[in-house]
Amino acid sequence: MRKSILLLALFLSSLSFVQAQKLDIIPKPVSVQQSAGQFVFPSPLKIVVDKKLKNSADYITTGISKSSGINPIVSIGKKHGKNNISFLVDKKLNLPDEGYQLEINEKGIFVKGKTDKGVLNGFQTLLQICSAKEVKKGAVPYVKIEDYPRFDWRGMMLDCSRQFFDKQTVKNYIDWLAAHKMNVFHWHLTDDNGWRIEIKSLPDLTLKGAWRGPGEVLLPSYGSGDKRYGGFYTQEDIKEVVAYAADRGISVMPEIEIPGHSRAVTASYPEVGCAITQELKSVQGEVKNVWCVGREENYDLLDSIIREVSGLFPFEYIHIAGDEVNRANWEHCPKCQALMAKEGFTDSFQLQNYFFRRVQTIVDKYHKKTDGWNEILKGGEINPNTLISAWQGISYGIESAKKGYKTIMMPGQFTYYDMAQSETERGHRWAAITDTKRAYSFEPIPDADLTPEEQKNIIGVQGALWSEYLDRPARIMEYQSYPRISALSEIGWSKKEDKNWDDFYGRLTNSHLQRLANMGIAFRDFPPTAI
Ligand code: TNX
Repeated sequence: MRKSILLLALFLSSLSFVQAQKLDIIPKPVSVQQSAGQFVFPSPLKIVVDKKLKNSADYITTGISKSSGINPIVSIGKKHGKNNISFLVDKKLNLPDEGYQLEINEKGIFVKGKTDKGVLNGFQTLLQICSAKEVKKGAVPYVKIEDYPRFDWRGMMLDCSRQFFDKQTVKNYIDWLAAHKMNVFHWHLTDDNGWRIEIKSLPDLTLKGAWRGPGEVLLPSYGSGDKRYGGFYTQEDIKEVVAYAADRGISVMPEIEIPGHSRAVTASYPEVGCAITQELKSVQGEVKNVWCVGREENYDLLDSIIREVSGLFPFEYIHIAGDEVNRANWEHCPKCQALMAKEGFTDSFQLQNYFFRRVQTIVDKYHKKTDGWNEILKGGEINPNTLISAWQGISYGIESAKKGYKTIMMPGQFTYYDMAQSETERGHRWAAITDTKRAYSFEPIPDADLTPEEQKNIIGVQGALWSEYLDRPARIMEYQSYPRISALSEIGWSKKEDKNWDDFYGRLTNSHLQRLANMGIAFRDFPPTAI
């Protein structure tokens, strides 16, 4: 009897030895139970992919092949065969929509999700297990994981106007987000310094507005020097990127900057701006960069733009910006003043609100909802279904949630990765110096006096990478993004009580930085090498 107890104890301790194998998953899953044993990838390796995920089958197969070293045989179906890896949707799973179960045992690898996005999240975890430092290639330890996100919206914005990133670079960026279980790519497609999306009914937006430098309508800026600089995405490019992202579980939200940040528009179609003689500058020092709110034809132009954009992006939201508008343009413009008098407005915020309400009618007409920067809360009511991207600070997000709007928390002080990462590094400084530790410290639902109902309005988190300072080889874009986005992914996904910097840092440095390197990302290392 004693002997058998001893044996049992020995056996159990061997189990706990197995449990010590670190999987280093980022973002940290809700629950992980490891047990003794490992699944050795057989050859031939068979994988089964649910019909609902058939568009993602290539993506899944490539990932499995890279991480196991074996080229799998794929079949589309519902049944897990012997020694298979199966990726199946199971609507009956008792988990949130994006949740998944991942089980590795002697019968194979089972990835189940309530939805296709859930399955893809489980797939990412599997890839991370394969690439954990302590896991040898060709075999994976037995484990049972149950996991789901804290927030529905886990986004990242990339500014493709100040610098133009080509289609392949954007696709890579999307791949890296998918690897972190992020689910929204906010595509900043227009700004003062370049209009990047083809609008067929307004060809000059890209014929002229996508280029800057000698002989072009836009002045050289942000590192374009005395060369012609620019580029844009054709509508075919956009469709390709949207489909690419969808196969990876990512929705793409377009942003069309209005009514400010619009120098590329007024340079292409000067009549869109206010007819004024003064040189009024925006925060970034741009002139003539505001749409005239009093020019009725402008709403027809906006209708054309929003119609074409709606047709290209299946996502429910279009971002219509609204940040940093120099309203002094409207104060000097006869048409805007006439509108103001006609409507009985007493300040220019009301004009701004008038503009957004008109635009929202157009967005409604194309069956979309609007997202906007937090400034659009000023000057009057907007549609109750408007989503607010709160960028100026946590208090702006709280205000928005309190007013009842669905809100994305993206305070520049924590989630703007164009900010420098230390005193000596390159980047903006206006919001903060934000290294990975500070980025990780961000809590999207602060202990403010928000009721549980109000807290529910904070539907997610997002990071932003503005590109004024990314005027060097692509690697600076990567250097600014990672590993801060790895930190963001955990803020958006993992439970608040599971957040712990030392633990995250351990997983990051033990395995995850190597994963980033394997993806080809020129991330910022610890300690950093400043560029
Ligand atoms: C503010 S955030 C901006 C951008 C700049 C950024 C630089 C926001 C809605 N507007 O136009 O690129 O700061 O950090």
